Amino acid sequence: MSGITLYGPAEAPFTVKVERALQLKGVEYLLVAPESQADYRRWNPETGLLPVLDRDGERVHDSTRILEWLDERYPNPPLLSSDPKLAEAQRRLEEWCDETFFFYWLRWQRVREAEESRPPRRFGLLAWARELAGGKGPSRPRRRDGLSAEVGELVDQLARRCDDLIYMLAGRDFFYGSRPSMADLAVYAMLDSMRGGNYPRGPEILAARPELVALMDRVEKASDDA
Ligand SMILES: N[C@@H](CCC(=O)N[C@@H](CS)C(=O)NCC(=O)O)C(=O)O
Repeated sequence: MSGITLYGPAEAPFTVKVERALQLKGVEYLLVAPESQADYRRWNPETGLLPVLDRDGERVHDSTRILEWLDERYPNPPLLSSDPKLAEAQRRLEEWCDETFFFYWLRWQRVREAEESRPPRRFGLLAWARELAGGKGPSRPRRRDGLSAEVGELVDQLARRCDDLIYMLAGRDFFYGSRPSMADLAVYAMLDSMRGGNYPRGPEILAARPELVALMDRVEKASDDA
């Protein structure tokens, strides 16, 4: 046994990213999920954020740092290209992916809360006339696809970021290389979260982009077979 315990919420992309790295490297580990908010602070007194990896009492937090730590101790297969320029591109993409999709996820939480706190839409001519008389347009106008302006904007931006990923993949099997790197693991984890319904229209956006579905399959195959 490696003596590794990974503390983190099972479905969170940052945890999924680290789990796939461990699987890719064939390192055994035990996943322990938090049961309360207190667990976050207890397992990571420094920032209160998970995941945290523990190996025989040595603790590392932050998924990116954990991947680097793993790459030093379990170098095969490496999570970065041996070409420094490509490795830098992979690092930058990993960071970009984490920050960008996490930002959209936070925005989605805010939009969802705001939508839920609004009064339900009133229907009928009288309601329409009242709203106009009050100087306001009808509440919550919908786009053709049935989404509100805010959610629609978010969905459009998510779709564009997915197109950016396809552009960066440029027809290769993995980002900037022929085997999975930390960039692929970060992208995989965020797409997995989209597929799991954690982003508005996430499953549909993904299903419309077979290049990304195929990338996910390759990452799964590489890590499941390791
Ligand atoms: N940059 C960190 C982000 C970790 C993070 O945001 N973790 C979330 C779970 S997905 C968390 O612990 N949230 C608890 C909180 O915000 O209190 C990483 O890559 O590990």
